[in-house]
Amino acid sequence: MLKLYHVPISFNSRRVWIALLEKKLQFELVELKLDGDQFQPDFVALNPFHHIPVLVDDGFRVIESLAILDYLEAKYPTPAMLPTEAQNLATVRMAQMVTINELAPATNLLFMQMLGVKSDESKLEEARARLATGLSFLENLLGNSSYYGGEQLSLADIVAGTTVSVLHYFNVSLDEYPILSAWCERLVQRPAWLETTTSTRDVAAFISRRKAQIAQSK
Ligand SMILES: N[C@@H](CCC(=O)N[C@@H](CS)C(=O)NCC(=O)O)C(=O)O
Repeated sequence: MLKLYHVPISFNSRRVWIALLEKKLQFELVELKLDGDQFQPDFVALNPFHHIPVLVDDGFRVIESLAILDYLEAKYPTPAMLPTEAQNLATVRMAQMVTINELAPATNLLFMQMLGVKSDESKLEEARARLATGLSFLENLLGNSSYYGGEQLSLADIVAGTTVSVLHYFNVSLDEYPILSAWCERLVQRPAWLETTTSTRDVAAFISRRKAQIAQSK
């Protein structure tokens, strides 16, 4: 039986959770609280870097969300979520890597600011500009396709979609990106996405808990 160690609000683990549901696999969820569970010896034995997500499949452990997605695709290839044609595969990988390497760091900075961690205005400007470049790139990359890399949901839609669909929490609007906006609307209506959405109320509770922890540690 597949077992996913996760935190529902984390987009790093939500992308794996959604892939498991989209592939209609049977799995067990183990929810961690990131204020200490990740340092418990049993968990550190699974992931010495103490990060979620971790997937365990019949005793085989996989860390790193993108490695987990590739593992799931190779082991459970139906429905296929990774095209094999060269340009489509490159499109999928570009959307994944731009999300991870460009959007996510910029989003993290805006998140820290939201929690009250001071950052230079120039760094914030840089983060906003990086997000704008990333979103325009993703808008053009999707173009006339329904999904990244073709007409079927791909791993890139899951990776990019779980990040792009929460940008409104950071006051980043998709109004200037009509293609991304429509794509995102379609994704969030899918059963797997609805099932894994954190409610606005839980997001607010999470933010105020993190704010309190940060204020306490000052
Ligand atoms: N590159 C990793 C990043 C995982 C990651 O940063 N997870 C965070 C939560 S979003 C975490 O577990 N933080 C707790 C810690 O590092 O102690 C992946 O894609 O799986």
